[in-house]
Amino acid sequence: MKAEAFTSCKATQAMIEKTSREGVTTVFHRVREKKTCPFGSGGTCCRLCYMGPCRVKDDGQDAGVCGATAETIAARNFCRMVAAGAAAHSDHAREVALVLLAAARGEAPGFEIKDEEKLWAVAQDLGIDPVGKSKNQLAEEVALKALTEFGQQEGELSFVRRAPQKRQEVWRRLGIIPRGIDREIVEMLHRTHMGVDQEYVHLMLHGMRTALADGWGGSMIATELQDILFGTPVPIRAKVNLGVLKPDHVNIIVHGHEPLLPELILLAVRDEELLAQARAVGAKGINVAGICCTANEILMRKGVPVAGSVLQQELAIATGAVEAMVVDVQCIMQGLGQVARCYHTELFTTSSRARLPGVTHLEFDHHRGLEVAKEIVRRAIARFPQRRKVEIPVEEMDLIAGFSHETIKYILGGRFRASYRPLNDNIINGRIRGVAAVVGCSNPRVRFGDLHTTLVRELIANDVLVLVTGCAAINCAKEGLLVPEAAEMAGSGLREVCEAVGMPPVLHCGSCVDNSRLLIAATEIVKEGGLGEDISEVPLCGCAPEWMSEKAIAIGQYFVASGVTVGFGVAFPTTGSAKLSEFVFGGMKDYVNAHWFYEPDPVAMARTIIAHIDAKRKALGIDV
Ligand code: NFS
Ligand code: SF4
Repeated sequence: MKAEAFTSCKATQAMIEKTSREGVTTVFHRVREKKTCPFGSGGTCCRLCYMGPCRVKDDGQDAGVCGATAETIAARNFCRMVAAGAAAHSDHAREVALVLLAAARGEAPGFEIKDEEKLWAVAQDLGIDPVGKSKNQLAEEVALKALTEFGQQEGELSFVRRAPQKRQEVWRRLGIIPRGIDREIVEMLHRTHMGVDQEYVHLMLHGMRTALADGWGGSMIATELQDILFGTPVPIRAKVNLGVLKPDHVNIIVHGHEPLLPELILLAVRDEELLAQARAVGAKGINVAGICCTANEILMRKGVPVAGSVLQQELAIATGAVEAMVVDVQCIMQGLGQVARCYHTELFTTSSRARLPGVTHLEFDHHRGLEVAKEIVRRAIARFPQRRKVEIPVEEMDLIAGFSHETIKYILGGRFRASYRPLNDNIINGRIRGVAAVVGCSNPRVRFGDLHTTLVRELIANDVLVLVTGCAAINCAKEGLLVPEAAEMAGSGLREVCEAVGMPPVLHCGSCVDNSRLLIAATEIVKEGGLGEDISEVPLCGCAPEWMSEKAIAIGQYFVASGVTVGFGVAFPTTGSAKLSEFVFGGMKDYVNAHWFYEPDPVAMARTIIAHIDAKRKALGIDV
């Protein structure tokens, strides 16, 4: 098997080859065996009832047994993806809110309120008066209010009021302001049940409302409450790629999405008694590294090294140097269990919501989280002497992360007059042509990581400031795009700005729930003035060239509904219906002033993004 065909990442290639040699099956081996189905891929396979399943041709004649047409089926499927993605982000947020509540009440040892400034700001945005309240009293009120946002039946989600006025009016006119997070998701599932909502535009409008309940609801709550608990990120240096695993240390990988248990594991590995135990088995120390968005969370706040992105999870174990891998929810491949059994790694599922067959389950309960963390570390140490077949790739790269929207304000505006003014001015004077968000997953059906880096190199060379999150951020980091020196690859205008403040041309803004930070950053740009009155007027574009998850669709949909045009690569789940595709790729503009586009080629995607940015500049009269 030719590992180079999958990616140019040398560490990944080496581990694909190692697993092939050792007869271990990974995502890269399985993807070759699985052909995609054109009906499923284009969105026109319906299995919502058992008069079917029905695979429907888009010829104006064909329909499912119930009479459902291609566009109805594709819209229902698309909207269900939005609902599932929104549910994932929001259920993560719910867990964080429950931990914040317990921490405020002193019932979650190891957790405390770290960022009081953020606590005050969030309290005010939730309509709570912080004055005269103790830290814990206020945190309790914030947690309780956040929890009501899930079950609320009427009215509007609180954070919607953070959006630019003009955008709120767009949503109100369309009747798509989310009432309650759970309500919109449940209604989306109801509407897409057999025989309910069968008008595709009507479905897609509720799809937008559900997505907004994620972006300005669930995801935003997750980000904000995590900042309160663990601190708002500031720029921090760290390392990335499989080379961060240490040959002479006990290696523990934290993988998944919730930073709750990982934060406690970071506490536990500083425990003197456990360190002594590690030394007693011949290790020099204990090394913690992350995968996926858990990695991004603890990287942003603690500078913990990142072992890799989603497609490297099995490969990390295949190094033979990982004593324990701890997973919680989302993007965890079932294949991990099989790979772990081929090495000495103990794999732990830790969320009450997720188990893998044949895998140790040690449940994270925030009332006794620190004990669970210590137990995991202890068991990892016990595995250290069982290592065999160790081969750690040498590749590792420096990066800077930690660009919360607050940080962007400071770094560009200066500590004494933190504001978005300098960023806006640099966009207006043309040094920065515009801003692109490059986010989302990796997908073994395309060259892993290469689409992200090809696209990003093209964008910065054309003076587009790039904001990255999720696995896209990890992949760009691995190629050295997240260090100040990368400014050398930027166009002269962007380079000048980056060099003046010492920042990279590609800013790591966090995990996938942290895409909510980008909504706030876009809003701050609008509020600063000079670049229009709505997010849709700013020279801004979003994309996920290697996407795969339903969460990515939810994110894309909330960006579009918020006025940001978004491009996806790989394949697009509406292409089986011409009508629905016309709507998402064009018609949506009439509703929200933004739309989706599909472009599998990264260079062509960069051109589309730049053209989009230029059109926005022209409309603002800042065409230079
Ligand atoms: Ni986002 Fe982050 Fe990665 Fe995709 Fe999965 S880890 S939540 S879904 S694969 S970017
Ligand atoms: Fe077929 Fe209609 Fe049932 Fe879908 S809902 S499976 S199109 S009969």
